Amino acid sequence: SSSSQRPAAPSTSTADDGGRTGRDASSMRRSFLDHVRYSRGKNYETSTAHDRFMALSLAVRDRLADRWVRTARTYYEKDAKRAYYLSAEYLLGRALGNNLLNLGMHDAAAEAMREVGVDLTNLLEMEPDAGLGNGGLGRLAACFLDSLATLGYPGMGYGIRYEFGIFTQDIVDGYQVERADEWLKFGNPWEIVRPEKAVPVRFFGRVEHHQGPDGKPVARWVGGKTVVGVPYDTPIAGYHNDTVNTLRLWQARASEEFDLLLFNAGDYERSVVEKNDSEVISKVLYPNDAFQAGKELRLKQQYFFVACSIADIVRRYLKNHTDFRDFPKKAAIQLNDTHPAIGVAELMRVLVDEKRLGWEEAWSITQAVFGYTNHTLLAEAMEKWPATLFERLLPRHLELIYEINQRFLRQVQIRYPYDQEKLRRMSLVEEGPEKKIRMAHLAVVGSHSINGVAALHTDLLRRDVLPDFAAMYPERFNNKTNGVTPRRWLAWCNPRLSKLITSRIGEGWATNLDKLRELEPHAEDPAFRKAFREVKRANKEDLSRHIQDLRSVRLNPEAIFDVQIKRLHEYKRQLLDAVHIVALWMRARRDPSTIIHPRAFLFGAKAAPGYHLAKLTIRLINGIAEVVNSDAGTTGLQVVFAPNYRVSLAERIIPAADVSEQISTAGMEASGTGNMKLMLNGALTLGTLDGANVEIREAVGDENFFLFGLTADEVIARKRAGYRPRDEYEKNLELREALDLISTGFFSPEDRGLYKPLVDSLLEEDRYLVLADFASYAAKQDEVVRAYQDADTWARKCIINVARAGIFSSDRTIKQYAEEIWRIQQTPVEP
Ligand code: T68
Repeated sequence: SSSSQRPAAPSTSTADDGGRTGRDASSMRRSFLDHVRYSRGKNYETSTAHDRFMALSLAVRDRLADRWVRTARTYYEKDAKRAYYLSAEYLLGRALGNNLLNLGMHDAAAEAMREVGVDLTNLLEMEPDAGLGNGGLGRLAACFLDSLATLGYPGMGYGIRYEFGIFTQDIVDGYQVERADEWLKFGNPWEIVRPEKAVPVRFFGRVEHHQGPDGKPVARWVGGKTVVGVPYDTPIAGYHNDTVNTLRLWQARASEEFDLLLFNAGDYERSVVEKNDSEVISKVLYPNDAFQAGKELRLKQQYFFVACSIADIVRRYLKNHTDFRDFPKKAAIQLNDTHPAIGVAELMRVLVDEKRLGWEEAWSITQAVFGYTNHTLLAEAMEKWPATLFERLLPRHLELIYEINQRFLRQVQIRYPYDQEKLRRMSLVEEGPEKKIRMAHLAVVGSHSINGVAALHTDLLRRDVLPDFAAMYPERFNNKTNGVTPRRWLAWCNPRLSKLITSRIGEGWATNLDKLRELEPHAEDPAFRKAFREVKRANKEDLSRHIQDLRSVRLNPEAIFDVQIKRLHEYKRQLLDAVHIVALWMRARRDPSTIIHPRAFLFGAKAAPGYHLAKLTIRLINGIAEVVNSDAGTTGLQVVFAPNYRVSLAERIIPAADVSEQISTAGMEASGTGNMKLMLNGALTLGTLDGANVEIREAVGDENFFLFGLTADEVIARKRAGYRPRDEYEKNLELREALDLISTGFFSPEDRGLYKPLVDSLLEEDRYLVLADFASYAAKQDEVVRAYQDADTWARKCIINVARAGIFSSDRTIKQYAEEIWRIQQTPVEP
């Protein structure tokens, strides 16, 4: 590569830009107008809103550029150990507002725009969300990037530059309809393509085994097809510091072989078709969030981005090192779930086949470098790939996995002689009618650290999912409770609350969230409680106006805003929420004296396009909304399904929420992170003892949390004892009437049997114990409304929630990863 021969560094360490990148309003205005003219090629008068969005973004990117260069140089010169986050998903959302916030230039930009007659808020709305993820896992990756940069850690993200991210959701006649997410259609002002750093990746082909000059066996992976990964870099700015880290996303391009084929015109048509085959690899994000579809293209995506990233990491290491024994001193690689777990075999291939290291040495380097984060306990989400598919696509990797497995099982045998069952359970290869490679087992044996994402989740991982591994390698297992960035999820999305907080405790909380504790005494100040209520009320009015634009429903800002916003899945139990709303509505219709306060139920959720019960649940919620909203005047109840839930919509909903629905079946939600964002914005949790809810409740105290439902152990016991959902239906009149009303087609008059599959799933199996928890949930909902009547006590509870949200900052999480897994040092960039 050309980058090893560098030109002499310029004499100054910072760009001499003649004041081009000043952060005051007047240089912003000049820079903006220059970009309208010179980057967009327009007169200001003829520029469109989109031109202006692009111009302002480019002006902001200019202000990141110099820090970006200095950050890279700082890490290089200090030869800092870096953390590499490998993730198939990054749910970044919009960048412009966040970059303005982190650069401390929001007010200057607003002023500059005002001077040219542009409203900054409207301009920010032009930006499409970068939706390169499904849900929590992808958003966690985005929060981690923000924290790494803010804390000044040498960290870098690697992933895929999907041309189409998570689909756009329309609601048509109550149904979810998916549309392609054309987020790049009008150009992406943030990314910079680096074709000089492209990486070739092989697929298919065969393995040749030779004897090397030293007499040792040598494997060569030959033939097959080559695809090229082209990196696109996005700057990740720290908050109020000089660090700008990099997110490097790979796009698949056909290799030049194809262009040659085209030229020679041997088989023009075929070579064009095959060119396409290469380029589809980075076309689209798979929209399943808790289910492994097992598609060949998905495995190609995984290997594609992992091979590019590892080649890039190794290339960077070899710029200033020669001996691979020091590699783990300079690189830590974190696997975000098993999606990049093929990296274990790939690094072994690079070290053994290409760099000619001995097996043992390569293996100890590999284990020292990798860490693995598990995000799910659900069996249907566990990645297993047919060995036949592996053999065709990645023949050398399959050999390496078999070798890893053989050596590993020998260790198991030594530790536990004569235990065939244990060997079968722990093997990387699942035997059966179809041999399968268990990616979680590969990630576990190839890593020095295996972590869950909340205390309960890690306990269950040790106890129920990987017990044999936890017994054999107890020191590798650890917990890293998730967190969220307080910059986007408070400072940015809730300026009113942010201002109020700062007025009482001063600045500093955005980078030291534990400081929110200082709010606690203010919970006793009536003036502060009043101000808090006014903030919440104003946020609710804003949201109400936005929802009216979207759905033509005017939410009553007096109402209790009860929100459930997350991917749609049976285990998250949107159905529990929906059935309860039906019960409440029937109760209100029958006896209006039971209505003690208006309530607005807000849902936001995308369903995987092939997940029929999930899609039907969306239809049901919309059916219920239509009926309930039609007589909201008498019942005080309103229901809204907000279409196309995504990061930018979350930023509007969360500040306006009163009640945070975290109602998954205990033991099923690994952590949850929306629960943390809602708490941080002063919503009270109505939740089960699941995921991080457990830790939220410990932090705020039982009196500031609405707990209901079976515990994880009780869930297991109920199922063991032979759970019969029909018994619950029989013994609870409100539940029975609500389910019957749904069954009879009341919410689908045009197709009375529409919801039969949903009701049947509850009455016949109810895997997620919706009916078992219904009574407990309904009782707790009643308690919520009663509690809301005492506005002062309610506000006090909200303030305590905000004050104790400090531990749920992703800064805390990232410090733990950095100190306990990656062993990297904060390496701030000099101003
Ligand atoms: C989520 N997982 C967990 N998976 O469900 C959530 N899966 O409890 C946790 O808070 C969050 O991870 C962060 O740890 C996911 O979001 C996926 O999106 C996913 C995507 C593809 C395949 C499987």
